[in-house]
Amino acid sequence: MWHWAAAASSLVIVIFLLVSRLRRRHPETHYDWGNIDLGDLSFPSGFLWGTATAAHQIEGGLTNNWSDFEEDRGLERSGAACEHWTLWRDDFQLLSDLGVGSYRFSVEWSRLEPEPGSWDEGEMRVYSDMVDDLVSRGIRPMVTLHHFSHPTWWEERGGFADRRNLPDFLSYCERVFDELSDRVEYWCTINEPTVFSAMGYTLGQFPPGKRGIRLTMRVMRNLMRGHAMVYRSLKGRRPECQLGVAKNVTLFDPASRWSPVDWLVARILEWLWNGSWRKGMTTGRMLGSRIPGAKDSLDFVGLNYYTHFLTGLFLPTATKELQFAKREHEVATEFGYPMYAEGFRRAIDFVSELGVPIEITENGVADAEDTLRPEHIRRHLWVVSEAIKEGHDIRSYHHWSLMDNFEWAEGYSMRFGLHAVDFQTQERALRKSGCLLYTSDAADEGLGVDLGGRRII
Ligand code: GCO
Repeated sequence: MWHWAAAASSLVIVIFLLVSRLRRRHPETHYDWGNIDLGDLSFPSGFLWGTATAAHQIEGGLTNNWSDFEEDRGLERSGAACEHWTLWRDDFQLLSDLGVGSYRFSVEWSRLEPEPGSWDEGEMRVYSDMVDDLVSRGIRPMVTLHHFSHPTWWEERGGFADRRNLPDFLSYCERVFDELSDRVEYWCTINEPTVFSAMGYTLGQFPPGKRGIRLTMRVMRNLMRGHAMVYRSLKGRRPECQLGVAKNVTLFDPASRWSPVDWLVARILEWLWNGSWRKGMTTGRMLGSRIPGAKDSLDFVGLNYYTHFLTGLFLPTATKELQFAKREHEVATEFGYPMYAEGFRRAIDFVSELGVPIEITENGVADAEDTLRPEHIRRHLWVVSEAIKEGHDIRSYHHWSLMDNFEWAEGYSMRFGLHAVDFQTQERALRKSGCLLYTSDAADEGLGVDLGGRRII
């Protein structure tokens, strides 16, 4: 009997030592924000301020994998969205009014190739006109080639779940690149590959609404294969162009920092969501497979940062069941997950290991009443400024988003815009905290910090 007691005691000691080691190696930083001067900001000359959007979320009138899924699942329809496809010139004036120097947007494959091999030159010309307009305004265009949406015919072939479909994706990317790369230098091949695969193939909340870990891992590998193919081809076509991936880095922290189970779930999700992707980019091997061309296939890394998830034994099987938890002192955003600006620095440190420049391609908060956004922007910009001071090569910050838009499975309930949108009238109204870069009026609101002639929140 006593030997069982001895064995149990030994096991407890081993687990305690393991958890103690994890606690030391993976600290969950929290700052005393009340004692930080958020006005103590500095950014290098040439640092670019911008905003980001995505075609399916703003253009309107699209028929693709997402519009099909919205109908199949009875979700709120994206429908007219922000009618950006007709209002884009007015929207680009909003960019100029904000004084941004960079604008990240995606092109919509289903517009350009509604049927296999059938290319719509008229729609392509509109994107070309958009690029010309941005350049004429002195705004750097950054184009995302795949931001969650693609043609119905490609989805019906299996999309990224079948590697035999990757040549379709490659030829689409090459066609767009050949049309725009004389004026567009910066490209994101794929937006948030982990979100796309986890939401579409594990949680089933994005198209095609599947649920399977092995299937998810296959999609993750194919997304990296697709990126690598596109990177190698486009780099060969115009070597001076800069290509990257807009990588969502969500952090996973154990709900209880003494629970071995919570730690186990946190480390597994951290590996699946972040570690396996970075390993693929640095070694060319991901989730047990060799990914040809993936090693060193980034000229920059796009970082999309929002929050951390607190993990426990319960593995969420659907967003609706995903109960966003927070630390007692943390403030929840309207999306449900907490504002956790400290995690931004952890995410920056993580992608810095790739050894390439960082472009912040998304950061923002769902906040219809604009009550949390000023503090959210101040804290996150302070974190970026501190990271730059400590040597991180961060080139830009793109706030998500220019205006309220279609928030995927959440429809229009989440308001991320620097501009509020009345979807009945399509009126855009600059939110008080939306004066990310401004020259005058927001100063009257007591917001903002003067950065040598340019004022930011
Ligand atoms: C994503 C996408 C954006 C979202 C934004 C707010 O992360 O899902 O890149 O399309 O709208 O992040 O959730």
